Amino acid sequence: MKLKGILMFVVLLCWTVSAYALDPTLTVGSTSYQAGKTVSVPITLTTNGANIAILAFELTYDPALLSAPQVTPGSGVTVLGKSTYDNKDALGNTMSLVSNVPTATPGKYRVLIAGLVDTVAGTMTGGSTLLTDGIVATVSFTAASSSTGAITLTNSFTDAADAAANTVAINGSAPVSLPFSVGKVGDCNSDGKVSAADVQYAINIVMRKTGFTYSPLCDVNINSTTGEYIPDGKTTASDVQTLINVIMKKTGWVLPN
Ligand SMILES: [Ca+2]
Ligand SMILES: [Ca+2]
Repeated sequence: MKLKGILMFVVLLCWTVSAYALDPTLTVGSTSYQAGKTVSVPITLTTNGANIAILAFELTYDPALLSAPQVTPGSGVTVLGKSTYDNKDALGNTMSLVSNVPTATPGKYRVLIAGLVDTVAGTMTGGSTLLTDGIVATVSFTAASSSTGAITLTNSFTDAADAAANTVAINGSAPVSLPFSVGKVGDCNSDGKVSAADVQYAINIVMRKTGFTYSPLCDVNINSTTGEYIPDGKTTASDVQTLINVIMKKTGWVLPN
């Protein structure tokens, strides 16, 4: 009876775990941008243990506010031998997503992350490698010079499969609103330059001193190896140390323009 009870418990536990297993999730990162400048939006994958060899997503945006989408594969994707593909033609126009009709459809940018196909060399790499957690792509746009307020990006489509071509369910993130900021990233005190005063400003935010609150300009997280700008929506010790490294001109520590 005792063994039977234990077996029942194990079966119930397994059922519970499988019933509540999380689907992988693709998140559109929130960041800040300046009117007329480039805005880079990180796309982050959380696999939750799923085997994902190929992945597609589509960003919906207001073409009056954002233009010229351009994807760059995340450093982890490149290491895996994969590449990114998008729905732009040779002229840089985004193409219709219906029946391959070559009609421009501004406002929808679709990206596929898959094995790298080199038609010139006749080679393929990364066909079976599995994506790992982290930034899988960065999509940059040009923000209109008249942009004010926040821009909303929607991850309206996600599609994934494993190396055996089985479809993998994946969740896209909710609409993300990108805050508008005027100034240079790292210029916490808005005096037009990044200096030791900005380090002190960031320290004051972390120390919750009166009059010093979070600003996207003081959210400066970067990956010094890949150069990726990965703001996390808060100003913490990590931002203070980043500013210190930038001001000390340590190799690799460069803030976006
Ligand atoms: Ca400053
Ligand atoms: Ca931060």
